[in-house]
Amino acid sequence: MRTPLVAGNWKMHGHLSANADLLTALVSCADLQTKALEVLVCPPSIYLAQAHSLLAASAIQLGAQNFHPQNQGAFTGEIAAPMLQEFGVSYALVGHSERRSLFAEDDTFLLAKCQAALSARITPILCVGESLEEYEKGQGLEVVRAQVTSVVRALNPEEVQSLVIAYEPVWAIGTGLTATPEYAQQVHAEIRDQVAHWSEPSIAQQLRILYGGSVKPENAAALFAMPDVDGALVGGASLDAASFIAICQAAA
Ligand code: G2H
Repeated sequence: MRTPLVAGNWKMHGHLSANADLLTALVSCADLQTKALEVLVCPPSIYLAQAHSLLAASAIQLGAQNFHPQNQGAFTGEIAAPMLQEFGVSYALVGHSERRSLFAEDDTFLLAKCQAALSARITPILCVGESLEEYEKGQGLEVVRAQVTSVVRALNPEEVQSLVIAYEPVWAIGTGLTATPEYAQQVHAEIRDQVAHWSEPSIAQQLRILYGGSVKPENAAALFAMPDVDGALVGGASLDAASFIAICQAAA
């Protein structure tokens, strides 16, 4: 009932010729053009126009890694959600742990980003997850609950309906460590409960919750077998066409 979504977060990687090779390989894979699955790539913003043009005839969607919550203004170096929309962007990451920790984006700022994306008819992918220290102290669920609550309780049901949440334990990002499928399931179920609590149970049932953190072809199928894992946010493995395609195939 929930269409799986696999999103590739390229982070600060890529150049024109490598991007063209990767996107051409994805576009020519019939398995990625199915209604059973949504596939998304999030290149660095300077390459959005290139990706928009190369993906034009395909079902693969385009996502942004970042934007500013204001629609315009004196924010040197920033880009706004309506600008993304002009380049065919339909999803945007919000609250990735690298933005939270390296760029000091807090819950208030992230809520404003979600609202700005929704106003531009862009689906925010709200990323949540606990640090290694929090995980080791057994505070994982509490941290994730607070991050989800800070956004969801401020949105109306229609807005929550347009949200995707990605659970990314910070200790599993780019480290090669992955949460066990059972642990991911436990956290995803808790996220769904929180959304039901602050919004509506039927909306929580429809909400897609992605898992992120060292997702690879080798671990994808076991994660996707969990009832509340509705896809993946893939970093490193999304830069390799064969790996990303294998992960997408495991989700379909
Ligand atoms: C988590 C993930 C993508 P990776 O940041 O958002 O990256 O798959 O490299 O751990």
